[in-house]
Amino acid sequence: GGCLRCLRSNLLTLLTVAGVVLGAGLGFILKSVKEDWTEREIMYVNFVGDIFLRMLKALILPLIISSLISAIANLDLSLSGKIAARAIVYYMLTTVLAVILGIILVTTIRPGDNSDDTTSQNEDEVVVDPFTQKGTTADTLLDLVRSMFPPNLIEACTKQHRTLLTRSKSTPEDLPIELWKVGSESVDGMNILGLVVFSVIFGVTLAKIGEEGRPLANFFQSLMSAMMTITTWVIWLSPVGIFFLVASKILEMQDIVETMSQMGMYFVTVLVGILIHGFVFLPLIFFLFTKRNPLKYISNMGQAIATAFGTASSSASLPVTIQCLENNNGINKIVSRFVLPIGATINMDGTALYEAVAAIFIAQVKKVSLSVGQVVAISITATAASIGAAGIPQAGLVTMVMVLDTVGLTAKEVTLILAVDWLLDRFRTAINVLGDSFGAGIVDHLSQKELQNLHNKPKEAYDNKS
Ligand code: DAS
Repeated sequence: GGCLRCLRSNLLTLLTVAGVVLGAGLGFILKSVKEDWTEREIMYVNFVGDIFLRMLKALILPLIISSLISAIANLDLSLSGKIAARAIVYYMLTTVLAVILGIILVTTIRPGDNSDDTTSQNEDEVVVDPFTQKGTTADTLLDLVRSMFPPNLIEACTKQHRTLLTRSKSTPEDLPIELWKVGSESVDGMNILGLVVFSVIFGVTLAKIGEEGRPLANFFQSLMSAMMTITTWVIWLSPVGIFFLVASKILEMQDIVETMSQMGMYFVTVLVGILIHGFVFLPLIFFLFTKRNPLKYISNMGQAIATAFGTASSSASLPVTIQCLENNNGINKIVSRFVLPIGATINMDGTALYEAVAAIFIAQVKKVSLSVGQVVAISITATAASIGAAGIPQAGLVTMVMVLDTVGLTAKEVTLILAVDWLLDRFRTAINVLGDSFGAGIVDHLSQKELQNLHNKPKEAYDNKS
C-alpha cells in the first residue's frame, strides 16, 4: 500500500525522467530508419515539444517579475539583505569551485593534445568590422553591466540586450555563422538580467514605503499565485513535451559517431566535471549545512532536472524548479521566490565549468601554452561568462568569446567545440538548475529562524499557504 502511494506521488517525476530516456530512444530509432531528416519533418516531430516549450516561456516573464517583487516586498529589508547575501556567497563559492574543478580536470586529462585542429587555416580572412566582431573581454564585461540597466522596461520584456557581438548587421565573416546565429537569436528573447535587477529594486522600494506599497505587493503576490497555478497544469504536459523535444533534437544531430571520436575526450572531461560537481561536491556541501538527505532532495527535483535537460534553458525550467522546491522539498516560498529567479539568471555552475574546460581545451588543440597567470585569467573570465550567460540554449557558447580573448584566441576558434555543444548544453543546464536548487535549500535552512520570527509578526505576515 505504502509503496503504491509513494509510486503514485512520484509518478509525474518518473514519467518526466522517462520522457528523456524514451525520447532519446525514439530519436535513435527514427534516425536509424532514415538518416536525413528535413527541417520540416523535424518540426512535425517536435510540434508537441514546441507547444510545451512555448507554454513554459510564456510563464517566465510574469513569474520572474511577480515572484521577486512579492517576495522582497513581504520581507523586512534587513532580512532580505541577509537572504540575498547568503545566496550570493553560495553562488560565488560554488561557481568558483566548479571552475577550479574544471581546470584541474582539463589540465590532467589534456583532451586537446591528440585532437586535430579542424578549423580552416584561412590566412586571408575578411574582417568586416573589427570593432563589433572581435569581442574583447572588456567589451563583453561592459555589455554584461549594460544589460543590468535596461533603458526601456517594455523593450527589456521583448528583447535581449544587444551585445557588441550581435549588434553588427553585416555578415560575420570572421565569426562562425553558428555562433552569430545563437547570439542573434537570443536578441529576440528578453533581457532577464535587466528585469531581475529592476524587480529587486522595485521590491525593495515597496518594502520601504510600507503601507502605501501594500496594494502593489498584494497585486504581485496574487499574480505569482496565479502563475504558479498555471505551472501546475503545464507540468502535466512535461513528460510528453520533453519526450518530443529530446526525440527531435536527436534527429537534428549529424554524424555523432565521427564527432564523438574526434572530440570524445573533451566531451568526457566536461561531463565528468559536471557530474562530480553536481552529484558529489554540491550534495556534500548541502549535507554539511542542512543535514538533509541530498539524494532524496535531488530525486525530488527530478522533474526540474529533466525539464532543464529537455529544454536546455534554465529560464524555461524556472517555473518547474520553483514548483519542485516548494511542493516536493518544502522550501519556504519566500526563499524560493526570492533566490530562484536570481539563481536561474546568474548562478550557472555547469556553464562556468564548461567555459573553463572549453577555453583550455581550445588552447591545447591550438598548441598555445598557458602561463599560470593566464589560467587564473581564464578562471575569472569563466566565472564572469557564466554570470553573463542568459538562461537560454547555448548562451554559454556566446559568452565563451570573452574567455578566449583573455588568452589571445578569437571567436572563430569556437568552431572546435561546436559539434557537441548542443548536447553538453543540456547537461550543463541540468547542473545549473541543480545548483540553484541546492542553494535555495541551504539559504532556506540558514534563514529558518528569521523567517519564523517574521511569521509571528501579524502585520507583515506572509501567507505561506498561498
Ligand atoms: N543553456 C544554459 C542555461 O540555460 C546556459 C549555457 O548555455 O551554458 O543554463
